[in-house]
Amino acid sequence: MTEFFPGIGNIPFEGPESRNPLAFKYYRADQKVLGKTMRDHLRFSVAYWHAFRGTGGDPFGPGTIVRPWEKGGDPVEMAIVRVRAAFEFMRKLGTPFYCFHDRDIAPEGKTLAESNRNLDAVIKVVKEQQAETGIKLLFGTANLFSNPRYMNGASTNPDAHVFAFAAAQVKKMMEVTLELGGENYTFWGGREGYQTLLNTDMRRELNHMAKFLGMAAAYKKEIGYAGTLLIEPKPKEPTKHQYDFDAATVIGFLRQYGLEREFKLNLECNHGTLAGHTFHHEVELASRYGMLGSVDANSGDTMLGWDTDQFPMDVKEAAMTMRVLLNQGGLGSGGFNFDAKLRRESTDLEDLFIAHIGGMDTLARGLLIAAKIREEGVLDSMLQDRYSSWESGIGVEIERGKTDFKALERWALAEGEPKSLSGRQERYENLLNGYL
Ligand code: XUL
Ligand code: CO
Repeated sequence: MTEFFPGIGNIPFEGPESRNPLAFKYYRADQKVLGKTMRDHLRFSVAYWHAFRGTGGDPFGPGTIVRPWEKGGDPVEMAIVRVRAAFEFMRKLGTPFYCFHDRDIAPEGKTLAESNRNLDAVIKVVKEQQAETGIKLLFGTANLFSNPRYMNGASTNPDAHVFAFAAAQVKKMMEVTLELGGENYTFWGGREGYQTLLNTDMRRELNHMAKFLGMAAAYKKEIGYAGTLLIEPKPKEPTKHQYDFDAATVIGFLRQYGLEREFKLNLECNHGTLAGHTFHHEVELASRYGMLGSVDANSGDTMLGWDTDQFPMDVKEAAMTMRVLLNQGGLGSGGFNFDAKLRRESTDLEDLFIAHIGGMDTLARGLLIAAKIREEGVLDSMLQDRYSSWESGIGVEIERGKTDFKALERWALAEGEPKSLSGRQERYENLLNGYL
């Protein structure tokens, strides 16, 4: 059997003092945190498209990252070799999950039928590899954005022919996800958006997108797929305006079309920041509305206005995300998928391990901090205290809908001016910094 990563064994846990780049400093899969192993809290996943199809190419130049197994030849055979490399990587890294798009795991053929055959041939090997390693599919998804046929969108394309083609592609990929036991199926709105409103019937396109998603939800039931359907918001790129702008927009859209019970959200950090939010805002909002399903873990660059898809390295942000996660009692069938790519200049084979180790350690560290914050309860009791006026008297009456404007006017006239309530932001920030 070919070894694709010779010289690299299973990544060990060596603790925070270790300076070994190929060891975990914080992520210890079996360590229990608040009664659950880190493995089960974090449910880490490798994104096939970045880890095994990313070459470091950018608009100014071709790829810089050359993998020794990428020898060309028959594209289906090459795809199968790549699958073996990917499973060796994930086994050594110790990630329990991975995700892929139909077109990054198997080559697109000249016709839809040929593409489906290619996918079936590769999936046969994927299935064997899953059984051999125990590594599972976090989510399957269809690439409805690379092929030029999708240049004006997929379900929001002005041409109904393209809509039908996209539906056929998703149908197949949902079947593949079911066959592989994929725990979720994700819709990222690739080119579902517009470049100019001058050529766009926005309401009609949104109606079409809802039709498409409704058909997917119906097909899920028809084939008995029990996984979660996820929508991944993003505000811009590749189109100027993406319809799935952010968590709030997608929740509003789903409710508008009566689809809110069929989907949850897969939130990506860099997409949230492109929308002008912190990632904490995005996960908090979705979680509070019961819509947080999964996370595409990465980060952007505060100095750059595009989707840089860097590995998550910010411990403070990880702690805030993990706090939301603990508050909602875990991600259910979701996980933390590293939708993150190596920098174009990171060309060593071991960089792929080191990047994922860094991301896993950052999130594990965030988890440990969030657990400590939760156990000590200081932050939670400060928060509870801030809203204490809602626990009795007039607050309870308002929340229970037992009062009205006239009664509140009487109350305000009798009680006079409210006392100043300090926001204590610096105190909260100091407290958080104390845990880092
Ligand atoms: C694009 C993006 C996608 C989705 C899956 O920005 O995040 O890779 O995660 O299609
Ligand atoms: Co993503």
